[in-house]
Amino acid sequence: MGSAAAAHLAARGQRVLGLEQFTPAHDRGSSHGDSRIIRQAYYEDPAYVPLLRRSYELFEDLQASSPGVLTLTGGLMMGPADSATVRGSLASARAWDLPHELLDAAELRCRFPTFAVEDGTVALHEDRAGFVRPEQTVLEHLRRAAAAGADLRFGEPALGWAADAGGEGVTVRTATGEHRAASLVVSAGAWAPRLLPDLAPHLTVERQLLFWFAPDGPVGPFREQPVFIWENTGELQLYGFPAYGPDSEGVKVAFFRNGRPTDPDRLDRTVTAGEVAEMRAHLARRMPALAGRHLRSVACMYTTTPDQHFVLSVHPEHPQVAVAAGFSGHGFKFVPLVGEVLADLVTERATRHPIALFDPARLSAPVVR
Ligand code: PYC
Repeated sequence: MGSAAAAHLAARGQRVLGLEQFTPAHDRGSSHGDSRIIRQAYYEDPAYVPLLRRSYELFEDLQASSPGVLTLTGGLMMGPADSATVRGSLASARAWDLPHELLDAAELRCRFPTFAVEDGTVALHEDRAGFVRPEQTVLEHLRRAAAAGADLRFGEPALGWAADAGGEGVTVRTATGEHRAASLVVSAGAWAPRLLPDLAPHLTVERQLLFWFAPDGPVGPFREQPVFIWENTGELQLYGFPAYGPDSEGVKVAFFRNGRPTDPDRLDRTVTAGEVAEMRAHLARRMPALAGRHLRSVACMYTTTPDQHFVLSVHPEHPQVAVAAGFSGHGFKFVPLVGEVLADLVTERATRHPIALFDPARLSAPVVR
């Protein structure tokens, strides 16, 4: 999100200082692991769809100078007909007139034989779903930001900030000194609770795992499968990708939300044999040909809000500060759009994009029963 904001601001002719505590496109936060799903029939809420449309446009623009950053494979949102995954994606597709098909269990078995679907399982299929490459996305935004004159500093953690009274000016304190600027974008991922203390009670940083398995039999059917999110009653949501890349035998799969709270500075990056066994047992039931050789696993983090919607807004007390946080494990597909919105918020203090769902005021509002 920060690299995209830097690129959009620099492209508008703003003087940009970008501060990152690690290296470019590092693997210590929430933006690594080769692939992220992109999809439009968004089961989480139809309000995401116009934002996704813009994000697709911006990914297509990135693709022009960074080929392979976006790959459309089609996507399946699978589960019982009354599951949130199926009902919600259908609601978004209908509300926004998105091209889609609804497939029953027999059609799924015939067209997508890698999935062992039970009777009663249905899926929304959309052609325009696929995956984006997170590290490549970050690097391309950094390249564009630097080419447009941004001063990007790595290995310089931001420790705190203070806004001047009157809505103009900020000071950022880092491990090596202080910086003054007219405005500030805070986009700190899993470190957001440290830099945004008012938001901290509403954010939970969670450890999440990504797995790559090699199929027991031919990899061909796994090259043909679309990206998918699969909800089954009483089970964790499983999601995954096709096998891709000329040398890849592996298929990436993960549980959507199986995280335990973590301190971002103490993330346990060791994936245990028990954690691999849990995924293998799930695959044996749902994607039996994939429950073969475990190739590798990686840990990353989600920063989750109670309603799993983002925080994206002008700071409630400091109009010169824009905040992006709490992407709750489903934010990466929005990266270029969030960069554009953040650039709007610190230059115009407003945006044409519909972001009311992400207002932080909702998090502390009394619950209406
Ligand atoms: O947003 O599509 C998504 C997603 C699936 C699993 C994690 N994020």
